[in-house]
Amino acid sequence: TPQTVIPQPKTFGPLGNLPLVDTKAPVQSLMKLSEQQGPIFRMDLPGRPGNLYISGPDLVADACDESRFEKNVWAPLQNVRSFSGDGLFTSWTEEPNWRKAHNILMPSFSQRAMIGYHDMMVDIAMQLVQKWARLNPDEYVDVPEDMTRLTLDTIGLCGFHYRFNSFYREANHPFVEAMTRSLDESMSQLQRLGVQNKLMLGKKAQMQRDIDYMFTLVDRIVKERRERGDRGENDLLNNMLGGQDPDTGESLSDENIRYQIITFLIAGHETTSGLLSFALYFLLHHPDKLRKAQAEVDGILTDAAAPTYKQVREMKYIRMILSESLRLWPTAPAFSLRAKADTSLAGRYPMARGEAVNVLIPMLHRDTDAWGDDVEDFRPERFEDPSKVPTDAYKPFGSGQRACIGQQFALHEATLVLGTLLRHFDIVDGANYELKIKETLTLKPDGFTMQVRPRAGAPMAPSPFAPSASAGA
Ligand code: HEM
Ligand code: LEH
Repeated sequence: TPQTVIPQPKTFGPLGNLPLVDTKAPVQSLMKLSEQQGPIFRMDLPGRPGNLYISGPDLVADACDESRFEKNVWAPLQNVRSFSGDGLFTSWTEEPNWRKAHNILMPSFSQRAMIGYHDMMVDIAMQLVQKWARLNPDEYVDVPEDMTRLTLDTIGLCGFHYRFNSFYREANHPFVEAMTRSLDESMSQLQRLGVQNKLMLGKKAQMQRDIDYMFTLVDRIVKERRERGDRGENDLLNNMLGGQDPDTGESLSDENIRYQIITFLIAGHETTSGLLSFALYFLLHHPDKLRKAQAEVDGILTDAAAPTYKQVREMKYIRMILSESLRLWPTAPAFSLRAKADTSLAGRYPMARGEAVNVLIPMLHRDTDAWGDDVEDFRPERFEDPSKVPTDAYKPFGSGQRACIGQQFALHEATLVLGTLLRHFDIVDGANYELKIKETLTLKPDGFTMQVRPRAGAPMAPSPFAPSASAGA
């Protein structure tokens, strides 16, 4: 069989390729390296030799063959495991709790299940609309901050009937502070040497305090629900507490429920808020697409009532905008797969059992053979005809049985919110914002602010205290 050498950029002695990586922006560094090195390249990092990054559709398609490859809980996820344990996102497929939780929780994330979450999503979306409607014309919206308030409050309410009430706070909820610091520290550890990590006792102690805080809050939510019993809430927590694995008849342990809740709080708020922020950024820079989107929502949301489930499903162009935003800036930018047995990748690269490849999704999504020469252009119309989407070159939600369980949740929420915002507001690039991407575990536009103007003729959601038109006076 033909073999091909795998390129590797220049090395720096014992540091290997580490100096080529911007510590604050590792994914963007890897994207630049991928432009120079091609669809597969090797990175040696201190204590972690031989990392392979791939972004060619043929290589990614082959690595997504589940008969030969499986999800790899790679270094970035290993570090997160200190607070998400064997929760769905950070467990190995062979750990018993992965399949158990997968079986129990799949129905709660089906498209049909979104009908049950819809009104709670609307509750939070309306808090954002009300906040923006009350701004003075000269004030700015910090987009990622408000989107984080929104997505955290949404998963809190739909997941656990817990209200973070982020729109009533200037600073982050302490849970968000603890979680953000822990995620930051998990990512920073990747780029320190082993000895450095051992010496940073302050960081280690802070992380332990943050983990203790997160566990305490989550355990309190579970305890309160157990004590007062199920009142028929249609939320994730009831499904976790009551659900049984059809394979084994077992239910989830308290420890595992704690890990799942933390997993959903991280997953539910980081990625979807980034998606909404990027989508607004792109619309600000593409007035023609913005007009098309507003024409769509004006045709669907024709009365003052909050959007219905069915109306959200009708917002096809809004969905296309979200798909195209996730193509250019997939907010969960990488996942990793390892060989289940000795094999060869795409018939060209020998892989030993256990050897891994990391998929660099933003570069996969910029493959010109798959997408055409205009890959850098924001063009939602690429997603008009689903049969023309090159699925091997589009993996924002991962692949196979370990793909994102929250995909329908994220897209229903994001479509509802983007559609509702565009119905009520015009958006203005008052600050001349230049895109700068902040990396945590996920990607977000850093410091993105804009202005909003209530649209003439928009049927503003009534304030609960305003006399309604029908009440008569
Ligand atoms: C897994 C992306 C929203 C929960 C994944 C994976 C990706 C991803 C790429 C696969 C990771 C891997 O292979 O290592 C996204 C994006 C989102 C999003 C781009 C939003 C735009 C959500 C939401 C939730 C969620 C809202 C929960 C409410 C999960 C879970 C897994 C997962 C639990 C692990 C599933 C398993 O392995 O069984 N997500 N996600 N995600 N996601 Fe998401
Ligand atoms: O590639 C990355 N780091 C490098 C290190 C660097 C020095 C080269 C590496 O090899 O470790 C950083 C990549 C981080 C990507 C993690 C993406 C996972 C995002 C998912 C988050 C939330 N979520 C969970 C479920 N649904 C959404």
